[in-house]
Parts: sequence; C-alpha cells; structure tokens
Amino acid sequence: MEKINFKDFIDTTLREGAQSPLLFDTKKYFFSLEEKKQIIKGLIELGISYFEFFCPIVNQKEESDFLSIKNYIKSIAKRKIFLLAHCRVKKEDIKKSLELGFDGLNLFLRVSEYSKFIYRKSLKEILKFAKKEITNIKRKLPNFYIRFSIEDAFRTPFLQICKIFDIFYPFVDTFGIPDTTGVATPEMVRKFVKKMRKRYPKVNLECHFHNDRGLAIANSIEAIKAGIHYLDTSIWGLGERSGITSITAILFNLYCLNKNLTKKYKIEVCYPLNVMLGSILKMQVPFNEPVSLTNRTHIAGIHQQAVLKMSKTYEANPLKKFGVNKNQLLLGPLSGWHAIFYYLKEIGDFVVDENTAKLIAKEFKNEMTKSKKEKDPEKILEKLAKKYSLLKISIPKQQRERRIEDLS
Ligand code: HCA
Ligand code: CU
Repeated sequence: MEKINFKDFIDTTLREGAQSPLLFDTKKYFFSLEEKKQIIKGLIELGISYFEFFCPIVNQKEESDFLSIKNYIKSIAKRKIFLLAHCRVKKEDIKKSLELGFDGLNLFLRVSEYSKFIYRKSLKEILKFAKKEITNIKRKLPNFYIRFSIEDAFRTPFLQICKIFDIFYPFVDTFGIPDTTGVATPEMVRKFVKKMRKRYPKVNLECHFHNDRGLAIANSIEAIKAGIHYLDTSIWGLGERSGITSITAILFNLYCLNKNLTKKYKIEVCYPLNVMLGSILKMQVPFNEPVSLTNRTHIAGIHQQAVLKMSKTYEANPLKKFGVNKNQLLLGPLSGWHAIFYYLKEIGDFVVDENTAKLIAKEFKNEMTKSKKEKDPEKILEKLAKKYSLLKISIPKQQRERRIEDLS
C-alpha cells in the first residue's frame, strides 16, 4: 500500500446529488432551501468541511439559496467550512463565484475526444484564458482554493492530461481526476493515481467516481490507498445516472480498512443522515446502501433462527457504530418456526410451547403463500393463535420497557 495521504471528503450532494434522476422520479426536481440547510447541518455534524455548490450562474434560486446557506453555516459551524463553486472555465462563472464569496473554485474542463466539440473557443485559447484567470486570482488572494479537473479523465490519454496539468501545476491547490462516465476499474485507478503522484508530488489529488459499473466504492477505496487527498461523495451516492460514492458507504469501508481513517468523523451520524435523505425524498434508504436497516434485516428461516441465537452469525460488520442500532426479522413465508415461536412469545405475549409453535408455523407458511389479498403476517398469526386457543398474558408497561431488545 502507498502512503495514505487522505485529507477529507468533498460533499457534492447539493451539486452532483441534485443531478440525480431520483429527484425526477420522486417529482421533487430540486431541494428546497430548508432541505439544503438540513442536509448541510447533518453533514457538518458528521464532520464534513468541504461543500461543492452549483456555480450560482445556473439560476437565481441557486444564487439566493447559496447566500442564505452561507449565513446559515456561519451561525451553526464551530470550525472553518469551505464552500466551493463548481465552475466551467468561463469568465462569467468565475466572476460570479468570486463576487458571492465562495472559498474556492472547482474548475472543470472537458478535453476527451467525446466532448471537445462542445466549445466555441479553441483549447489553446481556453487554456491561455484559464492560466491568466488563475494566476490573477492567486496573486490577489493567495489563500483562495483552486481545483482544476479534467472531465472523463479515465477516457483521456494520460499525456493529453499531463500537457494541460503541466501548465497549471505551479498555481493550483488540487488536480481533479473524475471518472465522469464510470469506466474505471480499481486497477486502472491504482495505476493512474500512482502516475499522477509521481508527476505532480506537490498538489493534492481529488477523485470523483461514477457508479455506472457498480465500482464507485471499490475505486474510491483503491484511490485512497494509492494516495489521493480528497474524494467527492454525496449522501446515498446521489448523482447523475447511477450516482457516485456514498459518503456513509466509504466511511464504513475506511473504518473496516483502518479505524484511524475515520477518527475525525462522528460515524454514528451516518444512518440518521441516510434516513433524513429518505424523509426528504419520501423513499426508503436504498437496499444496497451498506449503512441501512436493510443490512440488518433477516428473512430466511435459517438466518432468523441463527440471528435469534447469535446475531454475529449473519451480522458481521460493526453497523451499530454507524448508527444502525436495531435489527429486524421479517415474518413471511420463508420464516421458520423459531421466528414464529419468538414472535408469539416475545411480541404477541402468548403462552406457547415449541410443538404448538411448529404446528402454527406450518399453517402460517401455507396461509402466506396462498394468493389471497390479506397477507399481513401479524394478523394471520393472531388468527392462528386464536385457533390454537393460546393464552395471552399481559406484561406491565414498565416491565416491557426494561426488556433488553428493542422490540418496537
Ligand atoms: C458534471 C461532471 C462531473 C464533474 C466532476 C468534476 C464529472 O456533472 O459536470 O468537476 O471534477 O463527473 O465529471 O460531475
Ligand atoms: Cu460527476
């Protein structure tokens, strides 16, 4: 493993995340100002200090929201928070971002053969303009943060990237190497980052991985191991198409790699943060998000039986540390008699022996697989309990609250 140089995450939920198709699927289209504040507050609490915003030139709302958020952050943050504007290499983008008081620019340029046709100016003219702008800014504001990234870096020949980066190497803080189209693999990432580290040892490197191949998380881990300084993330990995790296998924993986890497973050905020986004989008936390209750939900009989006896059998990862502090066994046609026995005794408060539970389990599974509309497992079990004349005991409220497991 190379030396780990990792400094921080750059949250882009309000920029890349706002480009997610989920905002269209949920007919939300954009985050409201209040929701943006909620998102930022949660992320600051988690320990994130860098936030990327749309260049305020995109529309009036982005501009006025940014100004309110900037003030809001001042009122809640106890440490320095960096607000970065995602800008094209264009006069109007840069000028507006400077005027509004951003702490830095995340400049991006497309040069790959798939996108270079979109510019009206020649590449030579654009580079000349960029160099002039960047050196001017740095002369006037030496602490102003500047990142320069080349879009679609993993489909752009390395030497072509170098030709451009060589120009900006003395002037910028960070080089961005985004996998815009999600084509990279961990091996490509490792090699690419190593070459970049060797050629540009004095700047920070930032990566941004799209999840088109489902490799965003694997690529992110590899990039951090190979020595990058910053990684772009969003809550749930929200972003264009299938999104980017989820902040909670990468924190979870870094924790598994080496706990020290997550020391400065309040990782127990991870799950509540995912749930918060769910309440904004009116959706469940995605089933493939590692920091989710789905990842603590057990369905098959053998799994439920094992979890009831020893949860570690199917719960290997320390999700509790990330705020997932309960688990669920869902009753259904795949449940075994153990889960049904447990449910009848511990949740239904019935007096029941193992043999009766086995008989009830058999009937329950039959009922659940019949193609009838009524499939509420709890109602079916109540009905069966009645049929078997099970006695219900009443447990005093205080006693119930003293139970160790959370049965809510
Ligand atoms: C975009 C593309 C981008 C930019 C990343 C960057 C990408 O939506 O404008 O500025 O480094 O994936 O390349 O998100
Ligand atoms: Cu992107």
